[in-house]
Amino acid sequence: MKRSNSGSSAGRDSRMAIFGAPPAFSQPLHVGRPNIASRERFLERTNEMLDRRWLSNNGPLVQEFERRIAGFLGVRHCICVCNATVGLELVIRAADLKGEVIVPSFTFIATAHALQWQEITPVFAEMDPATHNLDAAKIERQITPRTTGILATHVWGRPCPVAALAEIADRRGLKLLFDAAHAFGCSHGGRMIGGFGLAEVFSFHATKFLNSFEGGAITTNDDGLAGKLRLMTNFGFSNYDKVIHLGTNGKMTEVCAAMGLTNLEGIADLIATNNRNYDRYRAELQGLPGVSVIEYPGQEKCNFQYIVAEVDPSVAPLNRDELVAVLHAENVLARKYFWPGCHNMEPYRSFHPHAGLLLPETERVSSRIIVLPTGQSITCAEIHTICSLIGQAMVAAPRIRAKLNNGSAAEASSA
Ligand code: T4K
Repeated sequence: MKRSNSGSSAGRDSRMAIFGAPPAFSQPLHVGRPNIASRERFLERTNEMLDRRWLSNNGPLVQEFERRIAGFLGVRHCICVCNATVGLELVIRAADLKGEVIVPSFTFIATAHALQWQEITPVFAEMDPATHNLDAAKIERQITPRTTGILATHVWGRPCPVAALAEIADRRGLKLLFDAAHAFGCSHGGRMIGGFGLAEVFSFHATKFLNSFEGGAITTNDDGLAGKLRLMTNFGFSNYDKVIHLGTNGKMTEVCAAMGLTNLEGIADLIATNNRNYDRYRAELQGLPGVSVIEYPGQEKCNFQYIVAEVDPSVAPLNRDELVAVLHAENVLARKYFWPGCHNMEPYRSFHPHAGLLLPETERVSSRIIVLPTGQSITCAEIHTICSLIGQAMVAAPRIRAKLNNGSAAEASSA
């Protein structure tokens, strides 16, 4: 749907949902609707699975998924797990992290929770506003005698400063792990993400561009760590009746692997769709004052799974929160990832109420980020409408602000 920009400002406004008009979309448009590469192939695999009556516990589909991931990423080991959060918990324990671990605050809460769940203190470090990843230069001031590791997230799939983090980790005797939940199919320095640090953890949650319903994978080139992780994922069983290690139930099911394998076969198309959507958003939002879609490193492989824009309130007529309110009224369920930063969420906020003093960039950037719908289920026409709505909202900014500040639409438009 495209709304006309002609007519009086009051007339134009009356066609916006924030002023009471019907929303531009009758159904909600989500940021991360699940992609499904080939329904037929998935159902075929699922039927074979039902015939086999082998549904979990390292079945043939999980084994095949692990082999294919390891080959795709060029790593020695891949251990599939039930989700990335459990994957992070497992790898944190297998790597023997304790005490304090440096993490970004600008990440999904699971990165921090996976540590705190095991009574390890996440120490929130500052981001580089140019990349939204950890700023390596600001980490050392937070390393203490209790620090045992760095757990860095490749935010939006853009690679962390891997070499700088590895240098610090080596020099200070710390283990280096990566939360690669966003970064499947992305590269750094021409090498696929998955083989950096001691281990990396991917998410295949339903909302990730490559999903296995729920699921995740731990990848590593360390044979010892991989062996330990395999045991820990399955209660520590080495054989029937024989438990040789502490463990939990982190297993991926066969039906999840069927979905993951099917989507992995279609990964080129999924990325091409994301790339097309990204290019279209960039083209349509270009030139809109104060709204900039983040860039991905051109020389690297990229999955383009997030459409992330920064709204600079000193330039854009509306701030991020006002824009999100306008879009939600139109049924465009834009998100504010990862506002307000993990350090501002519980229990961390209560534990360390002043953590924000060291995180001014995290607080500034997280108040500006808006994430827009993409994936297979968004059409170019819908992207065009979303971008038109954003442009229209900026033009109507004073009246929208008045409306959001409890002024009535009528008062606002007659002002
Ligand atoms: N580390 C990082 C850096 C992460 O970003 C994540 C997860 C993790 C670790 C942990 O990975 P997992 O343990 O989940 O494997 C979503 C996802 O649930 C979460 O996986 C993801 N990051 C995060 C960035 O986004 P929410 O709570 O913001 O959104 P959610 O799951 O309610 O879904 C978003 C929208 O998608 C919904 O509004 C509706 C739509 N949707 C969702 C599902 C599940 C569908 O249309 N169909 C669906 O099946 O966390």
